[in-house]
Amino acid sequence: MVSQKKEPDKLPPNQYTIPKILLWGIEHPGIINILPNIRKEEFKLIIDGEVDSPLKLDWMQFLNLKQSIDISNFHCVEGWSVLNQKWEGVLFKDLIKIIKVKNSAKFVWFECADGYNTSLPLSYLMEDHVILAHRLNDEDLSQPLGGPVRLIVPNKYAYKSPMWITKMTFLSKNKLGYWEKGIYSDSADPWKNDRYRK
Ligand SMILES: Nc1nc2c(c(=O)[nH]1)N[C@H]1C(S)=C(S)[C@@H](COP(=O)(O)O)O[C@H]1N2
Ligand SMILES: [Mo]
Repeated sequence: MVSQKKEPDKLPPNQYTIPKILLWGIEHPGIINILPNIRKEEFKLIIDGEVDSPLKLDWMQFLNLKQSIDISNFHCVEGWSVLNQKWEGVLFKDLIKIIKVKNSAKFVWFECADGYNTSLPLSYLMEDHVILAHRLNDEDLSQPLGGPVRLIVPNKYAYKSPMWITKMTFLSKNKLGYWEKGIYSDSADPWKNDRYRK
């Protein structure tokens, strides 16, 4: 297990702190009203698009990848932040080592079991603290927090942190996700207070 350097305890503009990440669909009303129940035995993560050969990871294969601990801050676009969250899983920059990504790949499109989707530039996903997490604060990630596996992208508003991930597709051109086609900004930068689509 490798530990990353912890993020500083800084709060972006117009955010306030709460002690715990809100439970989706319970404390935090979901928009897509489905709470997928994915058993670890049936977990599959498909990786395709601009790659030399598509890949399908099951639960054991995912756990056998290099595991890391990363402590970061979580910022919801609605205004609440939770500092110092200890995530455990596979850093995106480690996952990429087992995928032969083509030079044409510039973005990644994420699909989730509830029908949600979002995208991020590949260059951004390679940064520190971006992790495919299956544990939070020494517990397995529960279903309302996106378990068994969600992506965590700490320096973007949390709608860029897809829960219940089923598929990652490498793309040459960007594609706007669920919220980015709707009201929220695609850059989603909390440090610039960049919340809404212009
Ligand atoms: N699959 C999926 N992931 C998702 C969402 C969603 O509706 N479905 N909502 C996003 C939004 S808007 C937020 S604020 C966070 C909420 O994370 P939490 O439930 O852990 O608080 O998940 C993000 N990831
Ligand atoms: Mo959100």
